[in-house]
Amino acid sequence: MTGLVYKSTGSWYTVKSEQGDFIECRMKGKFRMKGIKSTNPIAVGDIVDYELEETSDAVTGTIFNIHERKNYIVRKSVNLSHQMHIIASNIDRVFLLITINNPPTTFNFIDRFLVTAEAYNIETILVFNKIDTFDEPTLEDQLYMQYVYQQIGYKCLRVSSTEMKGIDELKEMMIGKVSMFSGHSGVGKSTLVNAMEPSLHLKTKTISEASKQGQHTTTFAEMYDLSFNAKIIDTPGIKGFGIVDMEKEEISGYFPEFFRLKDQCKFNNCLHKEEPHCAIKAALERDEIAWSRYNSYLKILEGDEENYRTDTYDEDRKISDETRNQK
Ligand SMILES: Nc1nc2c(ncn2[C@@H]2O[C@H](COP(=O)(O)OP(=O)(O)OP(=O)(O)O)[C@@H](O)[C@H]2O)c(=O)[nH]1
Ligand SMILES: [Mg+2]
Ligand SMILES: [Zn+2]
Repeated sequence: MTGLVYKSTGSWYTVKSEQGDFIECRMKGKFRMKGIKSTNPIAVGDIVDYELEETSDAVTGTIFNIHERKNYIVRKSVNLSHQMHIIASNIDRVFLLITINNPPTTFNFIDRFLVTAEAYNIETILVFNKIDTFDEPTLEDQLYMQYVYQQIGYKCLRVSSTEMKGIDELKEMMIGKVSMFSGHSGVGKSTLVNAMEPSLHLKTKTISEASKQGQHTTTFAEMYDLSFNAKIIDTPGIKGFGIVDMEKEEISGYFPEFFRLKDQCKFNNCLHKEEPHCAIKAALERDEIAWSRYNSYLKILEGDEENYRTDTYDEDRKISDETRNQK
């Protein structure tokens, strides 16, 4: 039998059968997917083959095969730096939820996320949430951030999950698709799912006053069927976003605005650092590429892990202010 994985808790997987029943399944023995080394062999969104096992008091399943994944989104596993964690697979669209300061989302974090999504060929839409809370400076920061990403070609939405603003436009983009919500803890992913489908009553929690960070309320990725012919995967908040091993030369290919200019660099193996006649550096000087993007690029190139800290955010804000002042 074939089904779709809706939830994974590590040892048990909730699979929806083609008939629409939910079956709790385990994985057969120690089989591993070929190719990728991940801490979780089966992820939400996987299509699996399973057989039923009936005992006197329950019907469970045993998964013995995973169908080839159309795509998947991964992050480096926190503890095992060479292993990956598959957040979800077979996704049509990712909506990256961003809040400006409650909790703060940095340019660097967004760029790391986008690079990974570009590498795995998954369309990402930026959703600025909590617009109802903005004061004048926050609004300016948000509009600037949106400007940076719209210039590159990323679609941006502005929503308030608590005041139901922008929800219809978002729904429209989800019809007939499997979407995933991602972003830091506390940005309002589960609240947004509830806004679209109040009957789900997903657990949400206020962010900590002291640290201005979310409290990791959602602990497992889970898929939900929505009443307007859409599927959504709500995920736990992510902290740092380690980029999965990439060749240095490959990285700028995942910055679309760099990629468009690459051919104009003098050297075809240009890393856009100190090389002469670099089209990316020239565009940067002309303010056609945002400094925040270039800084993220350099950080990824250097391979340092992003640690999600508020001081990184201040650094990024400074960069955005500097960039703005140059205009
Ligand atoms: N004012 C306002 N508050 C919001 C909005 N969206 C979410 N919140 C609040 O933000 C807090 C965190 O929301 P959650 O939905 O739990 O956040 P999450 O992204 O699911 O967090 P994790 O599950 O920890 O990853 C809650 O107190 C929500 O009520 C919004 O648009 N406006
Ligand atoms: Mg949540
Ligand atoms: Zn160059």
